[in-house]
Amino acid sequence: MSKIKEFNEGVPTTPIYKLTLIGKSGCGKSNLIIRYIHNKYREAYRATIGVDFLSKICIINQENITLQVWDCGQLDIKTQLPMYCIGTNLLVLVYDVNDVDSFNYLTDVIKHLRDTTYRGKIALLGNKLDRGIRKKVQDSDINSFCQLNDIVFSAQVSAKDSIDVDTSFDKILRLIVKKSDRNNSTLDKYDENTSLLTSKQKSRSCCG
Ligand SMILES: Nc1nc2c(ncn2[C@@H]2O[C@H](COP(=O)(O)OP(=O)(O)OP(=O)(O)O)[C@@H](O)[C@H]2O)c(=O)[nH]1
Ligand SMILES: [Mg+2]
Repeated sequence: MSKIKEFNEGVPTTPIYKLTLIGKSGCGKSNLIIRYIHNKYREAYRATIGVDFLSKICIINQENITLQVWDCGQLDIKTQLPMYCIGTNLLVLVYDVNDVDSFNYLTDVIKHLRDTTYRGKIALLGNKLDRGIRKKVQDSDINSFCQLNDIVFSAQVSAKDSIDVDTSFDKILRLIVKKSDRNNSTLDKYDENTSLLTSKQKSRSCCG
């Protein structure tokens, strides 16, 4: 189960981690993050215009963090995407497991980002696994892509059927939330055993 808590004003500042989601139009980026954050699914296609921004307090490694997700719609690879990657802690590249073009598109994306603003960690999520019987992107191509591009995490998921979405994002966050960050945050101003959430806020948590 995902370890997410509702974002509430008034909760003391926690370390902020920025994830940026990039992938071809229609591969399911928005639905993946809607599934992870709200446990919902949007069947009707509504293209993201520009960038959607979502923020939540999460518990990762038993620590509160503020997750910021930048869900990039169709932006120009050369001019716009590099700009939105500035300050990103981890880039999540998304493709549709049934759409080879959506996978190949990521090679262009990585090239331009690596050449410009982004040197950090990259994860890869193949979405729409529920339609996997028609899966077109080959495992061998995925493995080569991961090796070539130093991908730190790769999984195939389904936003629709909620297959491995929570576990994947939790694992991705664990890759960037380091114990040492605690020392640089306002968390160290609080007793380790002091909960930052009121009991009312705790009861709204969708997870343990
Ligand atoms: N079968 C299936 N369809 C999905 C899944 N995820 C998303 N879709 C569908 O694919 C379409 C596009 O989903 P979005 O999440 O809007 O895709 P996006 O990548 O955000 O698209 P842009 O905002 O245009 O970049 C919608 O009709 C979704 O219902 C999935 O896991 N399985
Ligand atoms: Mg979208």
